[in-house]
Amino acid sequence: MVIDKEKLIWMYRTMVRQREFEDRVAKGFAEGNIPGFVHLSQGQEATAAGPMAVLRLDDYITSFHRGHGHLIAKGGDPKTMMAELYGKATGVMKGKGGSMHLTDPDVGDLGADGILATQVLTATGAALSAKYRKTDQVAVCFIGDGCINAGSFHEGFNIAAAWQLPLICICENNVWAETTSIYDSTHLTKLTDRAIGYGVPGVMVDGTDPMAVYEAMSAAVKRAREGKGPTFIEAKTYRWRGHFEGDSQNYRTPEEFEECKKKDPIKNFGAKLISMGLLTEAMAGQIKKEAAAEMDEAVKFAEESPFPGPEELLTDVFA
Ligand SMILES: Cc1ncc(C[n+]2csc(CCOP(=O)(O)OP(=O)(O)O)c2C)c(N)n1
Repeated sequence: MVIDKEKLIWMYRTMVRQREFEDRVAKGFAEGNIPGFVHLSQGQEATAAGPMAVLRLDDYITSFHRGHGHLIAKGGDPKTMMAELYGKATGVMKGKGGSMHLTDPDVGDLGADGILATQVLTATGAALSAKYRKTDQVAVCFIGDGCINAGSFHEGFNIAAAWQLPLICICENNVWAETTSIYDSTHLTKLTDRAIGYGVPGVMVDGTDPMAVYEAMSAAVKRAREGKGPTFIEAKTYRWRGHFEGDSQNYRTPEEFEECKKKDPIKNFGAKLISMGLLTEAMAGQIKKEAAAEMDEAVKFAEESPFPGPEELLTDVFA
């Protein structure tokens, strides 16, 4: 598949921006400036950048606890995202949601949720809405491999298939669901076999290669926009950091970790673009410099922003 040069560079830049953002979140958390839990996505950048290069701004996504990269790629503002993580009033959710609940409907992100697989239900609802309103929008739910045995996954995906809704499920299979290997929680070796049970296409891709993810996503989005129903994409990837910041990671071996780090999506994609004559070392350096400056600015904005006042305690609260 031929992908426009602009899109390829956009994916590369987006992945670098995601990495720079996450590296700063790790630092901010270690310094005690970010409250609660954070789950970082270094190593998984391609599973967000590839699909988002296919989507339009008015398409929907839902995300989960490891979702910073999804929102950055969908067009979220790193400043208000970082402020949200810091719990500040200038955050994209006024500092009330934090890392696990990043939501920005202005760019089509209907929300992240820390409760596994509920993302499938929200996206199924959005897909139903698009079909009902006769738009050609699609809804994409990002999930981890730890979601595929949860009831919400089956309920959402089943109805999306039954009603042929424009839903695309991207399962970021990074092997580990917290401390549990996917090979201990299912007998399947290909998660795409799950799709067979719903009568929908299941496509497995190298989730560290944004071009492969882009290609699978292009076919899925075309199907969905044409009213041909859902697709399940298994993107094989790996997370570099612990399940959460502070995780001892004693469930995986250093050898496994080192092996997977060889599949650095940014390094490998950068090398590929250079070999294709679309990127130079100097351009890559400039992209990194710009992303670093953007994310430093986001941290500064978060640090200098005020916390919400006590008068905010009962606003945006529903009963
Ligand atoms: C319904 C539900 N059950 C259990 C949990 C606890 N929990 C939080 S994250 C997690 C593992 C998630 O793994 P995965 O879906 O593979 O995503 P990853 O963290 O690897 O990106 C678990 C079991 C939860 N949040 N929600």
